[in-house]
Amino acid sequence: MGEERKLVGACPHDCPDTCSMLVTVKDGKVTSVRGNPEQPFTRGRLCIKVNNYQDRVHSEERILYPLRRIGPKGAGEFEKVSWDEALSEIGSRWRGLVEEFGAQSILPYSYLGTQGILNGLNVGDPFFNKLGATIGERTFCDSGACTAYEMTVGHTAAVDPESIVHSKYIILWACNALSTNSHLWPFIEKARKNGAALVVIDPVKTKTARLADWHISIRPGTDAALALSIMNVVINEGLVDQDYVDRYTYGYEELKVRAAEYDPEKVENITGIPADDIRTLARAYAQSAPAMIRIGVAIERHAGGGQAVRAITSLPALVGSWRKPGGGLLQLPLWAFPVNFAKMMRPDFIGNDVRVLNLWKLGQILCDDESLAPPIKSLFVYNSNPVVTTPEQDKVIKGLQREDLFTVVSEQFLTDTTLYADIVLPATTQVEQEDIMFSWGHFYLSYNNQSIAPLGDAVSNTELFRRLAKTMNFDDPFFYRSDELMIDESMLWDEPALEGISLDELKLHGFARLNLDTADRYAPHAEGNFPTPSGKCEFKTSLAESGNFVNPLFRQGYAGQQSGEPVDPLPHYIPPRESPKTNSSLAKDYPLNLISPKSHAFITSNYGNMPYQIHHAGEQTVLINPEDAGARRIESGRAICISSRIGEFTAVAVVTADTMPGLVVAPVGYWRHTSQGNATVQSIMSSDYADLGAAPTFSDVLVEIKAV
Ligand SMILES: Nc1nc2c(c(=O)[nH]1)N[C@H]1C(S)=C(S)[C@@H](COP(=O)(O)OP(=O)(O)OC[C@H]3O[C@@H](n4cnc5c(=O)[nH]c(N)nc54)[C@H](O)[C@@H]3O)O[C@H]1N2
Ligand SMILES: Nc1nc2c(c(=O)[nH]1)N[C@H]1C(S)=C(S)[C@@H](COP(=O)(O)OP(=O)(O)OC[C@H]3O[C@@H](n4cnc5c(=O)[nH]c(N)nc54)[C@H](O)[C@@H]3O)O[C@H]1N2
Ligand code: SF4
Ligand SMILES: [Mo]
Repeated sequence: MGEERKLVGACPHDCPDTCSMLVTVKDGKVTSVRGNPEQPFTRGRLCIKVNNYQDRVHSEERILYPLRRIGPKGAGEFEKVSWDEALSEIGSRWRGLVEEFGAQSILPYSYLGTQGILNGLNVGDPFFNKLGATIGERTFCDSGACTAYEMTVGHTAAVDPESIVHSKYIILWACNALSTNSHLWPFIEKARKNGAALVVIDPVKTKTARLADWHISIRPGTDAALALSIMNVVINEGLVDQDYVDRYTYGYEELKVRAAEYDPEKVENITGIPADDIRTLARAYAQSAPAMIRIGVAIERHAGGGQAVRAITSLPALVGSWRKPGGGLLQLPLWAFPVNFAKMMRPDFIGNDVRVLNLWKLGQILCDDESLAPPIKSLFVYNSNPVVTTPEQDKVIKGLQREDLFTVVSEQFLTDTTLYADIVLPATTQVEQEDIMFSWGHFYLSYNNQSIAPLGDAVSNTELFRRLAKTMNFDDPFFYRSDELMIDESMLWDEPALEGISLDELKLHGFARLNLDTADRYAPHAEGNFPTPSGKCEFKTSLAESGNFVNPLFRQGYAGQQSGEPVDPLPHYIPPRESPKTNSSLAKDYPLNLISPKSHAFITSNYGNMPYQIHHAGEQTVLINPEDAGARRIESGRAICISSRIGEFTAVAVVTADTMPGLVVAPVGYWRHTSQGNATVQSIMSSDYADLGAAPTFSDVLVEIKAV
């Protein structure tokens, strides 16, 4: 028997917490994964998704060898092949397509299966940029919000999440922190011990809402009206921090006029929140300094989600809460990490006239869009599971069934997407690969050791793209850099934020705090200093002309061709596109609103196939209020069909007053081929964008429900 070893790692998932973990290895196998108690933010605890990661790593369902399809698309019938065979088939198919249709007939599809700087978001960008493939625009997450920040405070504005302990008033606005950012919770609790009040603004009585001092239940998609009404009260009652506004903001006079349109009585009618509650909230927020708003990604998934973020982001400057640690707005502190993104993406490899296609439209791209010249003839999926995370599921499936489409998927498991692949390539898990990680929920840079050798013939994404480069005969040595060299080049080590951090130390401890002021002192916007054109918080944005800005990070580094009409330069309320109040004709057939948040036990669709997590999550469920259930004779446990103008799926009803009358809650993450009716919530979703940043509208959907 070999000796037991403990190595330090980091959780790979697309989660703000990026936990530091300790991996125990014996005889080449991972025997346990635990939180690293030394990391000050994640403090030795892993969540329900990851605390049995060894079972994911050593699952019998892992794909460990390249596979070639032998049955019909979708049937999941494959034969084992060697890497050489798989690569030579990919090479010859792609060379043929490039010759016949041009390289733009190839479309990469990827996101954040892992968040590692090496193996994550940008790992394939240099390859596809060089190949000249179509650019896949990945506005999957926070693109609408990033656009709104860009227009208001600059997207790199940040506060230290740990500084929330100094807050006196904390608003979790569309954020189910106990499920989606659970390591922030102890910091919130500490602030509460010191007298802070916790308010949760959410249409659902979530785990998090239940533990708050005040849960404000709001109609979905109406948050902009609430934020503007808070401004209305703050301005009318003389609670503005006039000194801060005079020095560090732009457009206050115009904002005043705009906010005057949103008196609490009118907004009660929009949001369902009593006018007096809006007044109480506005007063407490303005008078309990420092106040912190932690905004969830969920807010952007509505027709007017971008402007809602604009309105909310304007609040801290109005009351001067950026002045002190513990105040301001907590979004993605990811930009504090000096990642060498240009080196990771190589936008300089992008040729002239390369088109950009938004990946939310995958179904249409593969099925309907006859204007595409050339059409998409090959799809390469890695770090993503589009069948269950992209809208218009039926259309996506129909597209994936096209006999003339050559689909390659790099995966750890036979996901719903992988079932349609012509070639499947086996991918390593985090313990089988080395990586360096930023975080979007704290200021610690993390390092992940490779703890065990890759299982079977699985390869890391970095190795995958080295092999593809060789297959396509790329001669630039850039494509053949070792992981070690890539880690060296992944960060801008000379930036002040990395001063004093050595790679050797980082490798030893697994984490290092960025060289920024400590949480009790970090207040970068105490005196404005916003990364906007005016250097101020722009209530009235000077970027209105550029409309729907999409961060080049989400487009393989491509910064040109920004789409979109100019937008109203002042924050405003755009009603939901689909709600009984705003779309009565659609509501005749589909009278219920649906929102689709995250699952507690899955991380988007990861773990939707793992017994321990399924045991916790149960079958695909939807929450429905007793009033709506009663009217349809539906009881808890009953199978129900949820239909929209786009499609339908089956789920088990959970009848509960946690959701308000008229609102159905359908979490994302369940797998299609293991769900009743062979469909998930994605089948009822349209691919319509929200107002900013080509964000999705997963929570702006009208549905009807009936028992099956
Ligand atoms: N357990 C778990 N954790 C995760 C993930 C996961 O899948 N599972 N995913 C990770 C990823 S990729 C992301 S982007 C983040 C997302 O993190 P969050 O944004 O916190 O996630 P959601 O669960 O989508 O939404 C949070 C809350 O917003 C509420 N909500 C929906 N619509 C509205 C609205 O119009 N107004 C208001 N005020 N509230 C609304 C929902 O009811 C929900 O409780 O979580 C990350 N962490
Ligand atoms: N209805 C609804 N839809 C949503 C959302 C919602 O809230 N509601 N949220 C949206 C959001 S916020 C997000 S971020 C997206 C997420 O969309 P996706 O990124 O497509 O979702 P994941 O389920 O995380 O899929 C990642 C896949 O990558 C694989 N993977 C993990 N590690 C590796 C690796 O190292 N190499 C390779 N090759 N593969 C790996 C995993 O096995 C997994 O199948 O979904 C969006 N879709
Ligand atoms: S998913 Fe998030 S909370 Fe869970 S272990 Fe990973 S980083 Fe930590
Ligand atoms: Mo996300």
